Amino acid sequence: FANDGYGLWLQYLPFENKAITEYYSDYLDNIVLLGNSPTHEVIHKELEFAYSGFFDKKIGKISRTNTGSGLLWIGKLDDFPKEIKDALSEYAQSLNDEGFLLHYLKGKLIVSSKTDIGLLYGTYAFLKKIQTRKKLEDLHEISNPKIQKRLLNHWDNLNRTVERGYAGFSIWNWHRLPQHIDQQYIDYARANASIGINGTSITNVNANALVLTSEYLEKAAALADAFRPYGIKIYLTARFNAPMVLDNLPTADPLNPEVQQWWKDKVKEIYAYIPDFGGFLVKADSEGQPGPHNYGRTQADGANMLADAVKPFGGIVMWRAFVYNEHTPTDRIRQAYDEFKPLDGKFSDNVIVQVKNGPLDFQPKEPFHPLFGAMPETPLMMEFQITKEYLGQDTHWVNLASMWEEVLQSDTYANGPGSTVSKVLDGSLHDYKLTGIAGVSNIGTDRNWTGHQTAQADWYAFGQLAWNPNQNIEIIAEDWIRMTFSNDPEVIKTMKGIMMNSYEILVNYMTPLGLHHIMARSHHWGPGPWVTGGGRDDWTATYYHKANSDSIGFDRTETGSNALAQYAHEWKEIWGDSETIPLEFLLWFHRMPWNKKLFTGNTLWDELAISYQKGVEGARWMQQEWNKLEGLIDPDRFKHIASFLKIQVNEAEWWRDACLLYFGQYSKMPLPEGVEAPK
Ligand code: GCW
Repeated sequence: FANDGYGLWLQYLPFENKAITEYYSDYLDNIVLLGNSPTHEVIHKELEFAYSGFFDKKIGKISRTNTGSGLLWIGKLDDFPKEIKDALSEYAQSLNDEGFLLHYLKGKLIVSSKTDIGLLYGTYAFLKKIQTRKKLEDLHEISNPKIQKRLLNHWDNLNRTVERGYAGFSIWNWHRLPQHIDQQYIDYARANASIGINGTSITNVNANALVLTSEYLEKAAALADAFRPYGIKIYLTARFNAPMVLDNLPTADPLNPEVQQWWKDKVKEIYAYIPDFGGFLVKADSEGQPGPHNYGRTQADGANMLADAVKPFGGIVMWRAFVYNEHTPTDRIRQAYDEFKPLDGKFSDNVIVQVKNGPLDFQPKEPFHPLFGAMPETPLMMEFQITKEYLGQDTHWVNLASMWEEVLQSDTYANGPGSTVSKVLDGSLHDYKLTGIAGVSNIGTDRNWTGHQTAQADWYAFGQLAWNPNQNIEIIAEDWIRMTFSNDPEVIKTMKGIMMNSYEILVNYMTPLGLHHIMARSHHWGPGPWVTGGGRDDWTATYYHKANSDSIGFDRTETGSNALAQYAHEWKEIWGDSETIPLEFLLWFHRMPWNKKLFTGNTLWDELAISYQKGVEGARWMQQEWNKLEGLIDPDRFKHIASFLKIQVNEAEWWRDACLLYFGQYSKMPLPEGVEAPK
């Protein structure tokens, strides 16, 4: 069979030589696995699976009692014989409920934890050491997730289409559920558990109330049962007017007692099906979704009503801050902050407000969302988009971790310098009791899950950063390459080089200098700086770039929409000054004449044209680099990626040509030297 990539980073590729085979076989041929639970069975199976990948043969017996003379011991602290337990006791207090310990103890390699699920995470971490060819004798690692709720958000519809999904249809086959549990569900759970994901919201935030009917709850419950041993909880999206849609209530007003009772009853029913149901994810009052605004109520009124209903069962509500509408006359990027900031402290303690990384909408480049750091009394969680809606969809190779790291390490200055977004998320900055992070999933029914083979890296990296938002993204990339493709240094160096440069390259050929939302209408694929009209200004490109014969850019300083005022004064200084602002945000915050001389020595127009050209050259460079790997990677995936890179290079040229032709009509300036004339 061709290597279609279905095995993700869990392929357990065969060892490349005898020495390595022998080194690891010492441990893998002498395993003791202590304890019993469904999660232990998952661990057992994973060890068998890994073994047959590494060695191309079946594993011998894995001892399940502590009499074995094992070299690799896997078990919860409480399940170990006394001498091992005592030797590890000094580490026990550093472990939280999901954490794990890898420790080399007098000739034995120990994988341990307090809980079953911690043990599964530890097992994956241990296997990763082997996959990435680490020495085992000096192992000592204690690892706890820094964020509590680590979720994928599927924008999957009940008819199996996926909003902004570019890798086929939804993997949830509602028709066959609850009876049929597809192997892909199990592989999905394995993959997620291996990167520490502990929750999944399986339905679109543009929600269909039907998922809350008993017919669908039974199906969702079957998925929850399948995912439970992997530590993954199910969440559902709640359509705000579900009481009206499903039971003909005359209103969905969150302050109406009948409505409140409806939700309480509904939640009781859900928990009867899914006893560990995680809670609701809600998009309200945005892009046509119903919400508390329909009744003159606040976002907090809406969220708290649902929160009251799930509270007795330990559930939470993830309430999205992506709230804006065309009737509010202010700059769209101001609206979420303007709406939510005054509500700080007004949400129940089991509500967490889910905020996109930037204030607009998953653009290739946005400053961090100003709500981060601005809501000390209300837990906020991050929403990243793993699927690539505005980033060339699934055919462009861009390492999203590079974008996420920039956002996570951005300083909000909320409590002085060093108040990074990652500290908001892990709760340390404002002492949040509830913490979370979500990634809008990029997976579908494609054989390789994500469409582009390399988009698997984004899923992987999301899990890693959810576990620890301060992780080094270069190491994440390297581990992923080693596990997914090869441990060959040439492959690692070349792929890592492409990955670490890919984000800047894409921004250059799509939206350089702070341009944003200049994609084609509605599907958001390809350039569309000319998009105008169509009922809503805030869905048009011209609203965002405002190009005319003098100037281009959106003034968001005091002389304009003053969205800049939503950030700390440190940022007001840096971003407020058109002379010192980093070029990547120039036209996001400023409006400038075409012939304005920038600090680079170029005019604005020349700088724009040069950036587009650089982006195109970058895409071509990626292609050349990739071509060097022919023969070092299995031919199937080599060809797959090579053909996608052809698309990417074509589309990079398309972006450059379309944008320069369009904006050139206004600037009326010639292309600078070195920039190819549009085809
Ligand atoms: O990015 C926009 C998308 C919509 C999406 C919305 C949201 C789910 O274009 O498709 O709807 O964001 O995040 O709610």
